Amino acid sequence: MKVSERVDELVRILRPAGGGVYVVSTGLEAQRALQRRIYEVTHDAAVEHAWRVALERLDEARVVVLGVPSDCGAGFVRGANQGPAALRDALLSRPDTPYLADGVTDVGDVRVVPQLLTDAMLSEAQKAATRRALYGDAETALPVAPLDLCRLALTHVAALAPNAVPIVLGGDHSVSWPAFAAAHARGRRLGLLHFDAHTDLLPERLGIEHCFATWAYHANELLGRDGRLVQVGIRASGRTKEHWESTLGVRQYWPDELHTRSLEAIADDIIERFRARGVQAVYVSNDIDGTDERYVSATGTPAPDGPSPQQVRWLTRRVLKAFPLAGGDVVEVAPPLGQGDPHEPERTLHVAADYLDDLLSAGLSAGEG
Ligand SMILES: [Mn+2]
Repeated sequence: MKVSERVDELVRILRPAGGGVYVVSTGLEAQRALQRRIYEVTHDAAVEHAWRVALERLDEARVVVLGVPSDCGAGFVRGANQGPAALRDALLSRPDTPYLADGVTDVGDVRVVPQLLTDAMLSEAQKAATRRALYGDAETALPVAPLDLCRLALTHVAALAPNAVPIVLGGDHSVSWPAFAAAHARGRRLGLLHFDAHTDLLPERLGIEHCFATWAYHANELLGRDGRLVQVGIRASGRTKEHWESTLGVRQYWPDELHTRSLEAIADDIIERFRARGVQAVYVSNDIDGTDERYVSATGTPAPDGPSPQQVRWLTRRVLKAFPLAGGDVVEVAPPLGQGDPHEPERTLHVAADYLDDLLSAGLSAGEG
């Protein structure tokens, strides 16, 4: 496929950054105002052009940001579809953020039809109807559901910017499946560092193969269940740590271990584990609910007794000093939630923006080498 064909296809399947949530009246002006800020233009008409120019220069990128405002529900309450826009808004309010650095390209948002998750779940008639709505063409082979669109977009990004590190803004945690699979397809031997209160290790949930609760299971299968999945902060699970570790070969750090051992010892463990298994680069998936709910309650399933943001950041940075970043995501930030707390959602967004800044910085370093 030619470069221009890939850019054209990205323009068809994505929207300019901040525009992935489909709105017609409520929310429209706020969406447009954010897009004018992101693209530094004064008129809405200039947004599309600025976005296209950014896509055409993708070969200069060392880090690529992609928003996926997919929110098929983390089982309880929703709101993560607002994550990508709110995270960008939070980043733009930081003068020193690497989001604004040379070498970071925001390729935009997956255009999300909120009722859809994967194309495999859809009838041919439904796919044709949605293709007509999205592309004006019922016959095209383009996918229509957010996870498939995310995967296709990251495949084009990998071809257009082979050394760039992709960072995905969620969305619910289902988006990590296509994001991790795309990073894995690049051929390097990956370790997966996953912060979460939940294991996300179900093979399927209510008969659904790919969703927020199953992505880590499938990622671990891609890795061959050989111990390269490390989960930090797990504390809301129907099963014991021993169950998960013995059946799936993962390594989990639950709060008891996080509170009794030194972080340094835990970081050394993780680095040694990855080295022993020939890991060349690390993917970091950061579910915001892995962090203690005192710091992050604007999320669908907040959980007490977790690590502090300082602990999460310290571990992330330490591991990413030992290995280059292969890709990453920050997910499950749900700005409409956490209400009743006057500090939310700003506090959650602040913590999430810190996590993103760390990933973007690590991506810029990895993209250099
Ligand atoms: Mn999760």
